[in-house]
Amino acid sequence: MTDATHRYSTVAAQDPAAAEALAGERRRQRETLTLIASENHVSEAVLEAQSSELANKYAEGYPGERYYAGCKHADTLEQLAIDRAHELWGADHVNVQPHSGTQANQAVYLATLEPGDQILSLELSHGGHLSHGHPANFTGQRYEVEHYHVDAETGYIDYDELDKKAARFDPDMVVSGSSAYPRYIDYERIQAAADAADALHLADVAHTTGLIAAGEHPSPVGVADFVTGSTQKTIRAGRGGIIMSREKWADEIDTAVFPGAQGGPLMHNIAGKAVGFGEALEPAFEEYAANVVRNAEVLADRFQGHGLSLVSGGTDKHLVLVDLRESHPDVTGAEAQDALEQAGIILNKNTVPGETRSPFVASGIRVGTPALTTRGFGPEAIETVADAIIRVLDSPGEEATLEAVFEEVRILYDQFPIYEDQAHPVGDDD
Ligand code: DSN
Repeated sequence: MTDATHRYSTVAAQDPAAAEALAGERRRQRETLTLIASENHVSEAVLEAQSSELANKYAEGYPGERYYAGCKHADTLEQLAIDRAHELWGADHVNVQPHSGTQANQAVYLATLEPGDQILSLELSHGGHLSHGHPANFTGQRYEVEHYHVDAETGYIDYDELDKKAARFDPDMVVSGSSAYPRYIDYERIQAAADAADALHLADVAHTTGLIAAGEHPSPVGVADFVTGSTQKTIRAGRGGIIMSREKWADEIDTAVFPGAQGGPLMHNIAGKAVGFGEALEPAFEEYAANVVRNAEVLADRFQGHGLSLVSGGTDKHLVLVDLRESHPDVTGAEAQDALEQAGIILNKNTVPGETRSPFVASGIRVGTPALTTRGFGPEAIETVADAIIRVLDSPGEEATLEAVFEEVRILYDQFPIYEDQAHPVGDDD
């Protein structure tokens, strides 16, 4: 029996075209190495919850106060997700309904800011995020935005610049958090700058939710007014968002999420969050998170040993940001991404501080360890992956190199299957 018929037999019988793509993606994930820092592999239990009959249910409102009938089990699942989130992160108030991290941020802005209000945040090319005020995002169009940066020499956030900008720009909201910043964030320092400017502080921990829950990264909970995150990254609870806040903001946040920014919550994803948060409360999750960081350190050491330049010179968390301009001036991030994909290694091009190329081309690559760590990769296997990446960067246009690297990737993906029923090579189903 092929993997496709095993997993998607009902779809295959009814809709071969859709089944082929579903099976193809399942196989692609198994037969490549995912190093996209924002991706992970959820457990079979989370997948099952996400594909449950909760996909059929409308449940506008909150547990115990829904607008529709028939919400008994939706209530149970949402309350489980909330209670477990309280246990994981210790926030006063939790809302698990945002469809994504960006929707979580949208709800916080909606709850607290008026159009034209001022946001101070980390610039995107210095590690920030679109929803922190980029001109292409609603935040850049609706609010006045000023950015702080990383220091050109050290690659660490320039907190002195942040202090000065907070004093001069008089923001209503200071946003901390990042999508491509490899170092700890000093939330107390940013809170002090926000306090001095009489501004609110939103800490977007999308990438580090799991590391924070496991004590591998400082927590902004209890420091910042609002903490937002996505649930599919290091916390491994399937796609979605979450908002945590001080109790005094509870009603504003809940109203901003629904009916302010969203309609019916995606109850199947909330079921996934409940199950994934439950897994993260198990002792094994702490070990997983520690291994994610250790593997990123191994990657960083190996890269630097081969002369690659890393923004900030290393990492404190789950990702490294390679600036290719010094070591490989003729290889763009886009070329590196494409060549690596041909060799079975999936990561993303990334802009780097001081970027001169377009974001579609970029001068860096972002390399993250959450997904490979879920597959069981340890330091030795990670060193093999680092060496493979370097070989591709050295010869991105050389077919023979890409094929040789893919042979090494094949050994690794067979050694570390994602799901139990993929432990043996699957049939030719795509
Ligand atoms: N797209 C996500 C990332 O890759 O970091 C953030 O939203």
